Amino acid sequence: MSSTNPPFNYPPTRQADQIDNYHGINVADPYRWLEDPDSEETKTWVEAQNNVTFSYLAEIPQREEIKERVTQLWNYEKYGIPFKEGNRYFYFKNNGLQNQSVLYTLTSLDGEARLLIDPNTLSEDGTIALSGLAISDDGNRMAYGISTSGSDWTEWKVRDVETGEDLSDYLQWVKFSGASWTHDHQGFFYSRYDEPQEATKLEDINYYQKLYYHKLGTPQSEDTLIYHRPDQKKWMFGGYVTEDGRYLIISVSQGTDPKNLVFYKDLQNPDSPVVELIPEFEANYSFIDNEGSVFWFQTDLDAPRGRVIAIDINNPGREHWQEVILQAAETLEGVGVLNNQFVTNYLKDARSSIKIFDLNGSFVREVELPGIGSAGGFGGKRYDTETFYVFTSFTTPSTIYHYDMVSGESTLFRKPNVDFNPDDYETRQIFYRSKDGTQVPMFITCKKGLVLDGNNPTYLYGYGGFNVSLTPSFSISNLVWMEMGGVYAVPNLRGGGEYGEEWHQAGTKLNKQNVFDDFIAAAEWLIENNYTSPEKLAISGGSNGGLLVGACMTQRSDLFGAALPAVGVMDMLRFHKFTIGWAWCSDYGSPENPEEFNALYAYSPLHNLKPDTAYPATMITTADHDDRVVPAHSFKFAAALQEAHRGEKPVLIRIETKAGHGAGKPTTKIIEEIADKLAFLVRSLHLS
Ligand code: X99
Repeated sequence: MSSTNPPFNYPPTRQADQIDNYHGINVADPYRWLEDPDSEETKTWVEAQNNVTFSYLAEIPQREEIKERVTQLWNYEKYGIPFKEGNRYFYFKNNGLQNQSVLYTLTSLDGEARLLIDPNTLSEDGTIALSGLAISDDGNRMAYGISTSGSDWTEWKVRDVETGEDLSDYLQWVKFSGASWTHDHQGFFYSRYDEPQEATKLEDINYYQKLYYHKLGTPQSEDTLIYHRPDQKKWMFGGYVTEDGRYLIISVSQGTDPKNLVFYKDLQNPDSPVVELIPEFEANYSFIDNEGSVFWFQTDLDAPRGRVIAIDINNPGREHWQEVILQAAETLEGVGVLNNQFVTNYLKDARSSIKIFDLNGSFVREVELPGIGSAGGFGGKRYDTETFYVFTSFTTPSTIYHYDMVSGESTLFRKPNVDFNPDDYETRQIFYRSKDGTQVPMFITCKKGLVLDGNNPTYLYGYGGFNVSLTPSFSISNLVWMEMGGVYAVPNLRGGGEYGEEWHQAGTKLNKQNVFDDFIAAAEWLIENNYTSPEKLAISGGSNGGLLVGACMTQRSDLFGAALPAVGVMDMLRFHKFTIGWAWCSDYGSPENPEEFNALYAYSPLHNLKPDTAYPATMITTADHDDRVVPAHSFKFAAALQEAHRGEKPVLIRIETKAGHGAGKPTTKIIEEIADKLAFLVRSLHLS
């Protein structure tokens, strides 16, 4: 039972006789008991695994030095994008190594900023994070969500912006929700679940979300239930008050499926009904703004790369819908209205392009970006003539620009000062052929003058799912990797959103294997083109990307020297039974459907480890409060991997405490984890 591969003495993991029958096939699940995170046996196992892992890491001589370099580089002022409500500006700032960023407010851009909330004061160790923020449109009140130890559960409070004092309001059991104020500033809409069982709140399935209105000064028990559907356990509600204050827009989604419904309620009349404007799940509709009764939506209806349409709610028949901005060759990622114009964010081969159109959809101009990379922001109100955006690339730390909508001029607002020379590095984008011939783009960043001798340590990172696009961004971790001579490669796998909904769908359900084929083909391309060799190649990914790494290392154990599956979905037969896991059937399909079960069983990392196989050096990472992807996935995969693995290479699991899926993680923990991963790679890939 216990694998004793010298020099590793992995803790023995008890195997139980759990067998389940899926559509006539018996599947063993010997480590089922690890699904209970609170049992003494699991706690003992976690401690024993962490002992092995941290003892191993402690003996890597470069670990401290790497941690020092990461800390040194990390220590620069980081500004968030400023935004405006009423007569006030707001922005987040981190002075360098603060565990959590601090929210400031000011009344004029060159005035003096006043601290509004410092989450670092909420806990000693930085594990309480600000996870939601909604400011009333007069800029005087702020509803804010706080999360503890990385959990998705949030508590909401309200602060008076002028005095900096909290009011009495206190909301619980909020999850997967923002908040949106009514324009009388007396309260806000938000979504919550029924109170869970305290002991199992990090594992229990989340169904039956409800949309509420909270009135300031009243207890949560008196909140008004605006909408719920006892007949639809999967429906989730996003309430949004239009900028004119007139309507409540209710977006109804079923978890991560991009298709949604749109309802609305006229807020001028308290007894108004909820009107079903889009009553079928047929496409994605995201509300942009309205001009009286004309509502603009970004949609992928008959346009997988996105377009903008107008629906007059007084004449909502489909034959009256107007097309405003046509589908383009690029993928539409987001739309806002500023200066009475549409500001659109497109992706062209995973690089940002920002275009401005008038309200009739006529092209006005393109925003000249400072380079090839990712741009975001462009927030603001209908008639604002100024806005801010952030630009980043693999070699450009997030830089904030002020943009004048009238002149079309960008001016630098905040440029971070990171202790490195971007000119020492270069990024190229190549296109490679995947197994079925599909062309897939890949960004490769490394030191200039890198010798293609097939021997460079290479970090291949991917995600490949949920319509999520991987666009260029700066990271201290990657910089330290490249300083050590490493290559950093990011392919834009199918399943992502880079080329629209078709690209997404091509990596889902019965097509999910395409994602793994794309990742494997990226590795093969890097080897064939003499960047690296299997012994020097590490694969990494988190969440759905942890699944990617898990699946690829089981399918091609020969192709990689090291694997870092982080907070991954590893048990594809039981993912739907915990927290929000059911929602991912939109990408994965369901184990309860026989055809989809076959596809899942064929690649599920937990079920595809082969006995007596030499797997890559592996460090699985997860955290005790991950209630997005429960740590049981990683626990069971680690136990099964240690059982199946033969050879000298370590197969470890690192379990972070008082942390979750990633959001809200304090800087101290982020830096330790980066140092541990890089040290693990230095050792496993034999960097000098
Ligand atoms: C989610 O599971 C998102 C969960 N989620 C909602 C929210 O469904 O955070 C939702 C509705 C309304 C507001 C906020 C939320 N996601 C996001 C997937 C990937 C994602 C996830 O976390 F789609 F990008 N996964 C973990 C997928 C597999 C592993």
